[in-house]
Amino acid sequence: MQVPFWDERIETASRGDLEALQLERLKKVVDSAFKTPFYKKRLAKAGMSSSDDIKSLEDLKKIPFTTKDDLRKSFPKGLLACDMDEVNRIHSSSGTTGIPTVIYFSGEDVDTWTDLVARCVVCTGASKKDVFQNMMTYGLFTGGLGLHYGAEKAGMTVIPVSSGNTLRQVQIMQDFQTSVVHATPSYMLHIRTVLDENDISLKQLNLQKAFIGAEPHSENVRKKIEELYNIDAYNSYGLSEMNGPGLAFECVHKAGMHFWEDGYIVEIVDPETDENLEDGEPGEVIVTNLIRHATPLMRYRTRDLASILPGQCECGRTHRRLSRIKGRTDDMLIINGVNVFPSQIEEVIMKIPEVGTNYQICLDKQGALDRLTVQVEIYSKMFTGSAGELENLRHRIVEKLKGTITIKPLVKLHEPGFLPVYEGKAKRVIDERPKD
Ligand code: ADP
Ligand code: K
Ligand code: ZN
Repeated sequence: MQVPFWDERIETASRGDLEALQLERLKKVVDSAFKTPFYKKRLAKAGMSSSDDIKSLEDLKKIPFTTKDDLRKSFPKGLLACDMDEVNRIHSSSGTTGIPTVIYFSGEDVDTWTDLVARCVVCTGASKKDVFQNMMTYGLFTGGLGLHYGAEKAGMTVIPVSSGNTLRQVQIMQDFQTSVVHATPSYMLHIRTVLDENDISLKQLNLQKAFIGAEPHSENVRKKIEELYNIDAYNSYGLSEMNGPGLAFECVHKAGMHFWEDGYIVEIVDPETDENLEDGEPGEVIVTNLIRHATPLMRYRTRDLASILPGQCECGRTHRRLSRIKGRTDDMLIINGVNVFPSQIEEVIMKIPEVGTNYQICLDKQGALDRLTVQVEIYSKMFTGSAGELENLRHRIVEKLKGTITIKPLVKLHEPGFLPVYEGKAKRVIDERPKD
């Protein structure tokens, strides 16, 4: 399976050429960084005085890590490297703690980002023949506008519908025979139940592909989405600090996400020791943005856990691939002393065909002990069983979970539509244990 390249020369560049380009761009980003109050201080403290301190890519390690907290403390202008006259776009996130962070883009920054997103779209085989319905939220969140401009540049027919109002989404899908959508995986699952409720068959739609991202999801959720719609679903990874979508995207082979190495430098480090890890070893993803100069960010700690997949992709693109995001350094649950990632739970339950499109992980205390309750919606069309069969299914889920996470959870089964619906990022974990 071969699809056209967006920019063949750069997408198939040799490692040597890619690294030469990275070094050249890194030096320019360091120059920009020295123009910000934050990095001026931070880099001086690390013993650097100019981009001349970067002589090889190895010298990247002289640069200290930057964290989300650094961004918060630098709000609003501590990481601004140019005059506001040069700033073309602002994206900002309020975050869960309420302390905002901001990213500034110059005109050129927006253009280079857009070009990378166009590259992503094209590597899935999407083209100007496609009608693209962008269901990600438009606004300060980067998922809407980021994909919008890239898809437009790639020539797709873009419907900028934004998130929410599922019935309207479904109507638009029929009216314009949408062939590609962009949504969170949880929202994709939800839309399917709305189709069922309204007796809309897949034949009335023309859906062929979905770009899914913005939240962690397991391979089994991808498979579920692909089966429920009979489409191809492609994983998209990005974060506002690295512009947004366009950082890493799956090609037609769906064998990990190509990380665009002319635009970014990726490192994987052991989150405890900060030691750099080899390809294949899982750790925290650290990214240096080589293509944004209004807000330079180097060695940014994403807190996301993943690995670089060794080997080459069949598509011929030389840019290395990132594995699925396994979790975040801060989303690991400790349940009665056992470490559990929400993704492990998802992986197990989503493999069971009778399980529907929504679930929730709840934690509370029962006496001194933690109690894990997994709430699961069942898939109505697949399950029309008796009380005994339901109990059987429940028991099966308990045993399967226990086999993987070693803890025996309480499992509650629900009708489709029982659990809360999220149109953007889903909140899967409700932790009601007292914090001490
Ligand atoms: P916020 O930190 O406010 O949520 P973003 O919207 O930029 O900011 O979210 C970025 C985060 O979303 C990433 O760091 C990652 O944890 C998660 N994420 C984005 N895409 C994916 C994906 N494809 N798979 C797993 N997690 C993802
Ligand atoms: K996101
Ligand atoms: Zn590929």
